[in-house]
Amino acid sequence: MADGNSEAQRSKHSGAIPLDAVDWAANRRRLLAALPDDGLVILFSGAPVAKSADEDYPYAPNRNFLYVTGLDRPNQVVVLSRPSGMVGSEVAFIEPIDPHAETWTGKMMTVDEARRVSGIDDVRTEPHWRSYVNRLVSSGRWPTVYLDLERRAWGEPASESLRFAHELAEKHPGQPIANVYPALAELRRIKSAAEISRVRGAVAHTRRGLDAILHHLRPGSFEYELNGHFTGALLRGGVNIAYSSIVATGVNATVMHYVTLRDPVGADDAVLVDAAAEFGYYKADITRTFPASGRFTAEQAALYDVVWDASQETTAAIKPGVPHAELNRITRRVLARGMKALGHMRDESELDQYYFYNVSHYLGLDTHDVGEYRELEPNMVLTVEPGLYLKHRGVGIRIEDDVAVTASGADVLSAHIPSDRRGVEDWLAACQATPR
Ligand SMILES: [Mn+2]
Repeated sequence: MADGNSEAQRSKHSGAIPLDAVDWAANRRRLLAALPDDGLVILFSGAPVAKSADEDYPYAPNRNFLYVTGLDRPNQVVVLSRPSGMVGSEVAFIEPIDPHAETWTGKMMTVDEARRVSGIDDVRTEPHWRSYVNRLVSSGRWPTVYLDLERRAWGEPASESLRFAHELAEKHPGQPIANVYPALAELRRIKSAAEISRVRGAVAHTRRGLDAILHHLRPGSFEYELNGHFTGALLRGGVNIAYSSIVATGVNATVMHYVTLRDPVGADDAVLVDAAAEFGYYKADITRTFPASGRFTAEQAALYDVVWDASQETTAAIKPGVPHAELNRITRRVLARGMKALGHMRDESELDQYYFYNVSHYLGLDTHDVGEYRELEPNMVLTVEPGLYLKHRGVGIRIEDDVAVTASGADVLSAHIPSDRRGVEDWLAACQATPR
């Protein structure tokens, strides 16, 4: 909840990259229009999670709450319904200003700020949002109360929404409660121009981080050291990292979620960097693989070109109407073709030893963004990330780009970050020729 963390403050910290305003009010309208009845939607921003002693994990606003409000502080609640004559259809509850808390953790969000960011006129600081909800539910005018009841794993601790669902069922037995998560996830699949612009901004910040790595990449540099250069460049640009960065040298690159980052770069290693920026809450998700010596070895080069072919052919297939699953079929076909030509395998079924995930996922407020995978539609944002991982050869190569689906094809948002083999080697050489 640091001062610079809020949506309203963020533009001060965005460097030269413009932060487009997302129309959160339009998201509210689209959500209410998507519901099957005149329900009451109640969403929560969530609260910080305790880490140890008196320390919390960094607070992250609930992404579905953020998506319909733009608000990003703990303990906020929004109550939405389709417009009706009797009551306001949008009410937000935020924490009252606490001067003592402000002394310790900085300025809290004011009512004016919440109004400006969210476009919700009726913003209240009363702590009794439950009484307000109780009055509405007691009136019996809403056939359904919609809560975000997403539970990703059976053992996951109950969210504020899940706890409130139990409370509501106890106080108002018989009141139908339904899950609004599927409707929100469906909406979040399709991005507005402003959302795509924010992903583009995240990609631009990511490029700066990768430049910083390349200035310092050489045999003997440590994975954590390179990660420090990446993270430093992002922090200096006023943005945070999108997810735990992977900087994996040699065989470490064959571990999909390698976050140990302790090893030195070997003389002829290929170094895989899967790291990205978050910009105005929207994430990039980028992977590039670099040769420690400045030039890929012959073996690495051959594998690199197969992965690059897969990335190009898969991206070329992107257009509205194509089933998402088709992208992975294309990737597998190209990777298998290349691996057979290189003599690493004889049959496509052997590819599972070297490539074992789906080539593409949605990207947005979450790194693995929400929503069902069906046919591609305009203004979806997805990753394309083929790779080959040869543990016995000590090499893993991945190329990951971020792509927006257009009316007729794909707009590669990361096209300005070199990805072909020569392009990567030239980029590395250019960075190392520039004094820092
Ligand atoms: Mn990814």
